[in-house]
Amino acid sequence: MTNLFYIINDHGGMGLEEFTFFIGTMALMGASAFFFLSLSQFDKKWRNSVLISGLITFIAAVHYYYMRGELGPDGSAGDITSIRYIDWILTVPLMCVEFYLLLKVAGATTKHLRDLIVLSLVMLICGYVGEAGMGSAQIWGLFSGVAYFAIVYMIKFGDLAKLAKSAGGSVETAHNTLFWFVLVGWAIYPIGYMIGTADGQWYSFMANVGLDMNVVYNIGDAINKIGFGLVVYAAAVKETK
Ligand SMILES: *C/C=C(C)/C=C/C=C(C)/C=C/C1=C(C)CCCC1(C)C
Repeated sequence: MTNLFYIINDHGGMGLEEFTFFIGTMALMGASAFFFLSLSQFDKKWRNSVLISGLITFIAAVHYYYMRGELGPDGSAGDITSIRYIDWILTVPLMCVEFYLLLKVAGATTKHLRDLIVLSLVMLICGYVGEAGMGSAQIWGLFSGVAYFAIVYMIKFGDLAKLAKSAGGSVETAHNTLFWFVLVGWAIYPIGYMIGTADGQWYSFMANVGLDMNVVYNIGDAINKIGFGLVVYAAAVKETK
């Protein structure tokens, strides 16, 4: 067998990294079409939530198209990291909006939304500084991790958890499922980060796991962006009946 991923491309062969950018673009585009085309079936108050599910996957699909374009014919790569973080800086705050919209009827305020967005921006900006080599990868990764755990705390033990409980029904179920995405699904990203920045760090062994940083990030995005959207979609379906 030559190359499993020997399919449509500009230059003859496709590695696993390029393949996951390619299939990621397609999966995210397909999910966007699915969310957008389903909009009219929902009650008005759920349409914004499902619309945002579609925006998250659509914004990511466009960035995936450009990230794949950064891979040169000789296996060299341009500045994928910057495009990646522009994508995240748009889509992760939109995921915060999903939490807010879900719990708005139960009493979530724009202050809750602001706290989630500020924490997610701190998490991502610190991650970018570490990953782009503008500072120590372990220190900035640690700052980023602290903000990440603050988000986990807010969702599971803070006001948002109480509001979800008081709402009950499919809103509570959706909130709890989204929490698991944040705790387990989002934990995929620090693994990718450690692989990508392993050189010379205490976690230098991470360079030997056999997966490329971008492959790990791409798996994380497929799970989290499409999965998150489907959880919101399922809640909207249940609540519309
Ligand atoms: C759609 C994109 C999503 C859900 C991206 C999420 C990204 C993270 C949860 C990233 C977290 C990081 C850490 C917790 C520490 C190391 C640096 C990051 C930015 C990779």
